[in-house]
Amino acid sequence: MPPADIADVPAPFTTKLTPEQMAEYRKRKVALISGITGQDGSYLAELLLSKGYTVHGIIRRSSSFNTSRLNNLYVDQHEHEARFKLHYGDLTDSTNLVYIISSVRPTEVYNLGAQSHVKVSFEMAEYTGDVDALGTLRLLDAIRTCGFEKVVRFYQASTSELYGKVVETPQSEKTPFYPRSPYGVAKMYGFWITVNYREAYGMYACNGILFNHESPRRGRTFVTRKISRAAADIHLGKQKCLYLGNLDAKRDWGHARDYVEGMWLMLQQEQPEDFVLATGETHPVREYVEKAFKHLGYDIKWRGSGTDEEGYDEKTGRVLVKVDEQYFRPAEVDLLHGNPAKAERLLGWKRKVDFDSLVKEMVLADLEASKNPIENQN
Ligand code: NDP
Ligand code: GDR
Repeated sequence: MPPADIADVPAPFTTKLTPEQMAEYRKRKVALISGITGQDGSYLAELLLSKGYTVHGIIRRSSSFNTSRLNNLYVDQHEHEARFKLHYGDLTDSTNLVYIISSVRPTEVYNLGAQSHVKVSFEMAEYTGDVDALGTLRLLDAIRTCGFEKVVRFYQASTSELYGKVVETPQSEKTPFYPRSPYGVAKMYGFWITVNYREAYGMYACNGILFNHESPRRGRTFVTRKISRAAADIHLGKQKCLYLGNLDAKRDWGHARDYVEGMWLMLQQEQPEDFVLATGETHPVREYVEKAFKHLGYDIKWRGSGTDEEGYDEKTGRVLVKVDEQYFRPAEVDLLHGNPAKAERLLGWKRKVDFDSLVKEMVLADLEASKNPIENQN
């Protein structure tokens, strides 16, 4: 026999499943979530457990506690049959991802792990590219390396930051991308490598192009949570003033719990497709500020302009909000306003929580959290 062309020799780890093995594999409901310790990861884990899935999550080794959002899901595996399991790992470590995929044998993989802060991405551009762009490739390739590309369904956490500079509004699946940050550019790679693996290898792989979504579990350095926590702390006398950057940026803000439902729906369709999830409304940062303080009895009015602008309480005259230019970004995304028509039509998805209810829930939750900071470390 002549030696086979080297290009025809399968990769060492690749084991092709037979059709019978594929059918058996797909009968299970096993999810793997990267970024499970984040806002979305925690809501998604809850949703999938409630639907009967076994849920595995990838967590990063940290010297401090990073699983506070998952506290309510943890069960002692010595006492219960655990359907929830955490694995140490990192999107920068291919070997580790292959090991996790091969041992978990997931039916659905949700890639939510990311350096997700847009402003930080300007300071850590290379790292953001490594995790958010190449990390997506590593996870897709880990699935292929294990020979599971025909049996695993893959969700990629894409973002409205892909739209960046305004080309048209409202933004839909057809709107051209124009990212405005290292984060947006890295996520653009993640978007296209997901499309590419779908087309090249027949993988069931989807992009959810999600507009901003928030909750009491939102990280504290994102603007909505920064505002809700500061409003609570100011009300309780723990903080004097809130310092913010661009007050005029507009965002399409929904509730994270609604959005993780959309992620799951995307993986339950006949064919893999990409979907926008959004509310279809847009609001400026300053409106979020006004509404948040209003819930605690303050009436914010504005005076001055640019970096001298400040927000004061009309009743007392006390200045509660100031602009600090350190929070401005080298390039800003001025306006995000999504069109969720495709998801509403094909997935039957619709956001349930409106803007006013979202602001109220976050402020009231932070008022409680600020009163009991030890129990509420999110
Ligand atoms: P968070 O910042 O709350 O969570 C990010 C998660 O990624 C955390 O679990 C974090 O772990 C993990 N992570 C960070 N770096 C790595 C790494 N190198 N390897 C493995 N895991 C890592 O984000 P959200 O929950 O808000 O968002 C989830 C995903 O959706 C992200 O990819 C984000 O970019 C994207 N997205 C979010 C939107 C939003 O409005 N929330 C909108 C559109 C997209 P740790 O806890 O250890 O830091
Ligand atoms: P964003 O969220 O950049 O849209 O990315 P963020 O809440 O950080 O900013 C929203 C807007 O508020 C303006 N802003 C400030 N932002 C922060 N963080 N801190 C401030 O003090 C401040 N003052 C004004 C910002 O300039 C911006 O215009 C989020 C992340 O979750 C991404 O991972 C996700 O992809 C997108 O949403 C969709």
